[in-house]
Amino acid sequence: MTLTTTTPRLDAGWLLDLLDTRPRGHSLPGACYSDPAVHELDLRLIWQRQWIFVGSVAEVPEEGDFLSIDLGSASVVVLRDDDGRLQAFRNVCRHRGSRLVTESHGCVGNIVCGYHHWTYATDGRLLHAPQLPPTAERAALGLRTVHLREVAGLLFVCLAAEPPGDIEDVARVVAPYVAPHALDRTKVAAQTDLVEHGNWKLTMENNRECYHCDGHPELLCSFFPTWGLADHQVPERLRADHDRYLLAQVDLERRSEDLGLPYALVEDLGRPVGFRLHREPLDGAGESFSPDGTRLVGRLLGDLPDARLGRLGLHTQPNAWFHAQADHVVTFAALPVSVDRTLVRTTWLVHEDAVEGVDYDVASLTATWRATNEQDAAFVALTQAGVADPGYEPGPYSEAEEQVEAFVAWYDARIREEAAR
Ligand code: 3BY
Ligand code: FES
Repeated sequence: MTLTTTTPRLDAGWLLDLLDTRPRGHSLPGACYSDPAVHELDLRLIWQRQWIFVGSVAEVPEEGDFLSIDLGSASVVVLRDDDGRLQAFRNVCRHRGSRLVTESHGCVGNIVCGYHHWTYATDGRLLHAPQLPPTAERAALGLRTVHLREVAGLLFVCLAAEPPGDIEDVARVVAPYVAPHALDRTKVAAQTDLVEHGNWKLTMENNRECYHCDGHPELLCSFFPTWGLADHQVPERLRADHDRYLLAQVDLERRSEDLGLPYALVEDLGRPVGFRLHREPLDGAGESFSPDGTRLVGRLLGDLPDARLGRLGLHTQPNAWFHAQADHVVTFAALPVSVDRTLVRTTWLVHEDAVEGVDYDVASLTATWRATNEQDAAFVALTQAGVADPGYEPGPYSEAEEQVEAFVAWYDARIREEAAR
């Protein structure tokens, strides 16, 4: 008998064969959402190779502040060093591998491993390792760095040795849209972690369409349900909403031009750092995600003089979506926990000088998206149960699900590209 001491490399060929069975415009085969072997490949080919949104600068404002994030079994710490620079490291001790930080957020003077107390500076250098022989190369035992890219205050990490290079092109397009919301002058007003009972791709697919938005009564007070539809695709029952949207869009474009804010739709969802960006109106007063569309925060972001700026909607592949209003920004990161569990971290950012209880009330600020997230989690859980059922067959997307197809096509393309490396 031969004993194998190493794990065989995961072979992606069978996943490519499975993806080949998907006709364009149809949902993925059930195994893509429920088979642990697909999940392993997703972790290796997507989560450990692509740029992943992990949070914003408001989560790490001061020297020593960190956030940590788990991408499957790989954990990353994003830390602001003593010189105020942001760095990202593997959350793994260079001695015998213990996890270093276990909290999602915190503040440290140095990073001290809880096991044998190896101590790292906030820039990752090994400062102290008790009883390590003088011959040991301490300089080579700093924390392993991870690629980190800030885009107008939004933080992306990439675990690949050579990350997809197009982040620079995307940053050039995205930054001028986000910059007026001045994320570097915001603070976290609230953050929720919701574990959805579904595969991460179901979480993302659900986010990429408003076909199900009847299920979001609170959101529909301010969010136009014709999101993502071309004029000719708008169904009769949504015609009145769409006419209101078109009028409001004209008004929003004029306001944006007055302030020099970019607003045009830019969509390039197929590239490695796929994204979609658009400043769009909100319904009612057009200011924020409240029941009547009026602002939820008295103090506006940055130097914005006008509250009626709708929402800047940004989607990034594979794991994030954002809504930036004049009064607050909401960021959403979807992160894989297991093959059928996905963490959705939602963060509400307000002006750093906004005062809770005076300028905003956390319950009101967060009400719409807390309700919407719970509703989405229920849709995702039901879908996970269905796609794991032997009775499931992939079904056709409607005209309202072009962004879902774009997401699935992105996934398909990345798996093929990365498997070929
Ligand atoms: O949050 C979003 O951007 C998406 C768009 C449509 C449905 N969902 C609300
Ligand atoms: Fe970290 Fe030993 S594993 S000090």
